[in-house]
Amino acid sequence: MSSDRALKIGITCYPSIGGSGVVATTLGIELAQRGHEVHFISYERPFRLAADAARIYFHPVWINDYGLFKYPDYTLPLSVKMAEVSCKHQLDILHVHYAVPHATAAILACCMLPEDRRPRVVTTLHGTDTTLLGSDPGYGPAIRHALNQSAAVTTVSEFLKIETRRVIGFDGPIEVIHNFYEPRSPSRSREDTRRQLGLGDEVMILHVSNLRAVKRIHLLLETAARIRPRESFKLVILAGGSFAPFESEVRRLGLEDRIIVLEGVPEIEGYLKAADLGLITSETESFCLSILEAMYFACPSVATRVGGIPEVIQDGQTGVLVPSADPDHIARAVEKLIQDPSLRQELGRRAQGQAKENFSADVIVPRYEALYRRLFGLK
Ligand code: GMT
Repeated sequence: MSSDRALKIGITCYPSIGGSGVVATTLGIELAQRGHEVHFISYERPFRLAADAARIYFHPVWINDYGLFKYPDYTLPLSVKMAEVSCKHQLDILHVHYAVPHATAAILACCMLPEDRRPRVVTTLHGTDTTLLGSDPGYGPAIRHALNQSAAVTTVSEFLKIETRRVIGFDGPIEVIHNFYEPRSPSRSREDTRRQLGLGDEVMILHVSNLRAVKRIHLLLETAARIRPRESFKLVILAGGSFAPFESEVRRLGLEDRIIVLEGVPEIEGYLKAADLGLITSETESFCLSILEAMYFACPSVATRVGGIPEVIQDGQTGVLVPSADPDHIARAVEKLIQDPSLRQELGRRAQGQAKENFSADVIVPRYEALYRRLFGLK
């Protein structure tokens, strides 16, 4: 293989709203723009993948509904499809995002293929595949096996690399390749979005997440309830999941007029542009893509100092890290930024600079390309 030949790369990820799917989809789009042939293999077309992109193909995995199974199985049909696509399109690389079940399915797919048709499997760990499932006795040994069999393993932060060693006991090489983000141009102006949200002079605080337990939405709401003066802000929540379980909490805290919830928003860029401040109260995060997304729009975040977040935010420089899960402490940090627009703007300006310098496609995608080529002994 010549060192500059385009590669044929299979990508498997979760196709719905979620950080690992966003990163994997954007990576595929960027790789195709750089001349590689990219084959997405999943149960649904990734939601950010345009139907007409050049050099990008989508291979759906059909999931059966056989009555004899109490629980439908995805891993086996996925592995069969991976083997089929690898063989037919002579894939060089099968890059799987999130270990369960993607890495195990990829290893099984390779076992089904003759040796000269096997793609090199690259596994990227994103977060709870290590921190939650890695410590589950029902998953941990299968994840460790898949990592041992992968040609390369990457994590999205130094934190996650350390956790993968500690939790899964994997001692092979791990390359840290941070997440990246490529903003699409918002279709609406900042003013239009703020008008649509009914915002006046209030500071717009933005929270974007899938609302899972690890995001500590109760702490987010408790924090919002303690921000003074209460008329100084509105908290806009872009929810990648149902907000219904939290509605009674909003009423209990008397936050009905302070919170706007939008579920399943496909284009977040308009809101990122309209926002003044991000707020993340997670229990853990391997990276937290939504902080990076906000940074690109010069919007600094207040976040709990957990997991890999300190690799994304430089405390006091590009955002604010709060070392405790005390809602009063977090609210005080938010109030400071509400009251000081010039500090907010300065943090936002630096955050945007850092995002472009360290976490852009131009910086990160070549690192994946270099990794792929190294697996073939190429520079
Ligand atoms: O691991 C998860 O909970 C899901 C995953 C996802 O698909 O959104 O989130 C993880 O991967 C993101 C992309 O790499 C990271 O930005 C998130 O921090 C990470 N979540 C956790 O570590 C809890």
